[in-house]
Amino acid sequence: MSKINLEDTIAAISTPVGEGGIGIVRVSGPKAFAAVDQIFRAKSGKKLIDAKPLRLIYGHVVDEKNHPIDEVMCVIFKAPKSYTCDDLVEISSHGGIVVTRKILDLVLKQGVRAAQPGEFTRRAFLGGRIDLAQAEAVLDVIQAKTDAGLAAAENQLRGELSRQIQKLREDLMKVYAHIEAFVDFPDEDIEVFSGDEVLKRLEDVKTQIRNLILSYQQGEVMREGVLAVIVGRPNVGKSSLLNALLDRDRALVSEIPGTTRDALEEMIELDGVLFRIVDTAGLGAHKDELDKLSMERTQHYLERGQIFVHVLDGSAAATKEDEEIAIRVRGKKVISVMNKSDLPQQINWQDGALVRVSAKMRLGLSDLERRLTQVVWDGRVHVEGLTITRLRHKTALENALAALESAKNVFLKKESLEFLSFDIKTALTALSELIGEIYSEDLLDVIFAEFCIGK
Ligand SMILES: Nc1nc2c(ncn2[C@@H]2O[C@H](COP(=O)(O)OP(=O)(O)OP(=O)(O)O)[C@@H](O)[C@H]2O)c(=O)[nH]1
Ligand SMILES: [Mg+2]
Repeated sequence: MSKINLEDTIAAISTPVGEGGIGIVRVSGPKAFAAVDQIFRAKSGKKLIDAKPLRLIYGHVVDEKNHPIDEVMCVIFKAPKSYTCDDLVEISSHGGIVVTRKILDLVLKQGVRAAQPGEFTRRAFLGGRIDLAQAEAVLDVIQAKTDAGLAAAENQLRGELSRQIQKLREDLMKVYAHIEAFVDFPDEDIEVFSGDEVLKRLEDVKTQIRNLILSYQQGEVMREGVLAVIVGRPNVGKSSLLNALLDRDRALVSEIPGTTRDALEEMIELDGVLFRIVDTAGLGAHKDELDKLSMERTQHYLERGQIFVHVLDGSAAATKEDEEIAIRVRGKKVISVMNKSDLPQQINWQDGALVRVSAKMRLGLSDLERRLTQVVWDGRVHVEGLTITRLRHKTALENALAALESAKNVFLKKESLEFLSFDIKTALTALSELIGEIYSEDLLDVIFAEFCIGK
């Protein structure tokens, strides 16, 4: 292990920084009980080392001079029956920034080290309580932004994905063992299953892998949301539209063109889909340095947007700027919105499907919302059941699929059986990497760096 020593006892504040009802300091490792015993006085006079696990123990945390710092509840978990698989103490105090920090500092003076981000979960993985896909799901649960995203994460945390991958591995192992037997005893008549059967089994595994890969698009939408960018020339009502969709006055609106300077990103959930919706500065000729900076921000979102909402002003004739913006987003997923439908209509716009709204009067918004979700799912497969949500998993599955594709070709061309078993081995390795049966410390560093400290 690179920088992290598993023998260390570690501690961190596990609750968010800020004021709250409760704050929790977690301590995990071989010295956890002894360290907390130095700073905790149970009302009963008992030491944590002698305490019963999973029972709340009332008392006070005290400083070096034995002055009480806060009234707390401690609970101990004995290895291996804890989140980390090590001895673990949770100290629940009042949820203040200073009080939790103070308790942590006192713990850290007892030869305990500050935990790194995700280190508690990393220990749970290294201790064998959860596999890597489950460890990643812990973060997905914490970061879930929609019901669907949470359901997918909980599913993965329970081990559904891991079980499916294990099953695929077992199926492949059977083919592998069979082929290996042929390689080892080429003269013997091993007819466990015929050539057709090998091919059929390979195809079967491939189909299942392919389905999982297909589910990624949906999973990604669940996890990350969809970046929907509102574009249009100045003053057409982009900020008004953002406010209307959010149903609150988030963005500044005025009759002066060029009101919005910085891009504003907000989240909304529509029909189970999370949208990260961005209001941008109106696109047009820039007059000063600040305009130029605003255009650069808009440009940034023009490059990254997954869906564009092109807002036009229905009460005015179309301009060259409208045309230019339409050209810039052509070929992408675009919804053209004719705003200001409450005013007499002037514009004649032919470019793509149109939704008529009045952001100011809150008219036509449900049509726009429906279009937004339709565009997200358009051309995507709706997958029932298991969905994969991480690029790392998709890449591992794609590697497995490519190796099995190669295996099939080797088989059909009747090339060496050794090549065949090599390909199957490669696919098996890719699947093992997905669930972390094979891993590198570097990979763990990358995965757990995303976690917060204290998880
Ligand atoms: N009548 C009417 N006026 C609207 C409507 N939507 C926006 N407006 C008005 O149009 C003007 C511009 O609105 P904004 O939402 O600031 O327009 P914008 O596209 O964000 O403008 P910039 O940030 O300057 O690019 C304001 O005076 C709004 O009140 C609408 O549906 N009907
Ligand atoms: Mg604006």
